[in-house]
This record gives sequence, C-alpha cells and structure tokens, in this order.
Amino acid sequence: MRRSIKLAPLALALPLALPFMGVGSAWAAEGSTNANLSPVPLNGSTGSGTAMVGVNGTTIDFTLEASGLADGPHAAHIHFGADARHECPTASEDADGDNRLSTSDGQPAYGPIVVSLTKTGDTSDASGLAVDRFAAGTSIQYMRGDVTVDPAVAEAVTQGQAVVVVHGVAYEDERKDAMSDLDPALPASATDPALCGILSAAPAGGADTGAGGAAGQQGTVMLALGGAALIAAAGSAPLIARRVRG
Ligand SMILES: [Cu+2]
Repeated sequence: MRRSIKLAPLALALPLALPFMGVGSAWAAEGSTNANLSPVPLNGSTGSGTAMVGVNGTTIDFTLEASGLADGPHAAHIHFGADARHECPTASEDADGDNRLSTSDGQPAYGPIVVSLTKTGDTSDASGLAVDRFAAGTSIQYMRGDVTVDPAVAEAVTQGQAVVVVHGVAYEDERKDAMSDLDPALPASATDPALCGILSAAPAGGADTGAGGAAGQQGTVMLALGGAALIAAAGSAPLIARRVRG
C-alpha cells in the first residue's frame, strides 16, 4: 500500500486544491485522521485511548487502542449523522436525569453507529453489539484494513465530522440495575459510552486532498528555485512536498 505524506502546509495546498474539489464524484475522499479518546461525563468511566482512521475512497483502515477501562465488553464504533453536532456528548445531554449518558442520550452529539470497529467479520451498524467480535477487559486494541464504508461516511471522516465511541462502563450504585437502551436484555453498563473522541485530520498530513499534482509542483518549484540557501533563509523547509513509499 502506498501512502503519500506531504509536508506542504495546508494553507498553501488548499487554495490550489479548491478548483479540483468541486468536481463531485470525480473527487474521492482520502486522508488520515485521528482522535484522542476521553471519558464520557457522568458515566464514571476512566481511561483514555487513541484512534486512527485512514480513508482511501470508500475504503478505510483503523487502529484503536484504549486502556484504563472498566473490566467488561467494549463495543466500539464510528458514529456519524448528517444532522448530529459531530461532537462528544456533555453532561447536559442527560435529558431524563438518570445521572448517566446512554448511547441514545449521546446521539444528538455524535449520531448513529455507521461503522462497527469489530475484530473480525462484518463492520456495519448491524454488528454494533456483536460482543463476541469485540474485546473485553481493561485494555483493548482493534485494528483492521480494507473496510468498505458508505461514501458519505468516508467523506464525513475526512471532514472531521465522525466520532469514535468506546462503550462499556461499570456502575456501582443503583445504575447497575438499569437496562441498555440498545438491547433490553443487556445491562446499561455493557453499552453506555465510556470514551469518545472526534476524528480530525492528522497534523502531519498524509491526507491527499486531490492536490497531489499541485502540491508536487509547488515542491518542485521550491526545489528548483533552490537550494538550501532559500530554504534556510525563508525557514521554509516545510514547503517541500515529499513522497514516501512504505
Ligand atoms: Cu458506538
């Protein structure tokens, strides 16, 4: 698999890319995104994690690592809704005042499940609670490649509108008797959200926004103008676009 890493600043690349981005279906979503996962409020959740999602057309690859979680099952998903706020839920989302944020409570913030980050098999929303294909325990790691997603989902990920949610908490008060809003046969603790983070473009690039040619030219021009002297003088080393195979 070839990855292209550009060091050209977005400020330069973007205006060059804009004319090409209006061509509709001719422009495929592409880019690298990541999210820092933080505890969802109210749910007594601990821990932290990171998620990375790479997009290439309608194919994604993902890596998710989290630790410090409650000892139990941990379903994890990419959530997105066109009408959602593309955010993680706040304590004010607890509309029914039961002192916990259910998965449904968070939906106005992050939208429905669009990709299930399972270890094997199906990755659609239908696998949202496929407990046997998710990990359990205080530390989890999910990693897949070549996962096909809806074009709208691929675009949402590259646009910073998709949210990663890890589910599964531990309640030690009366909330441990609450049942899940997703499956009335499960305890709420098995499905309530524990960690959440918004996927956004990776700072170091890796995102080919369709400006490859333009950015490449930019790099070539800078190199032709040349030289170490210019680069040193302008402090413009980041202007050089570089392709890396690997
Ligand atoms: Cu979820």
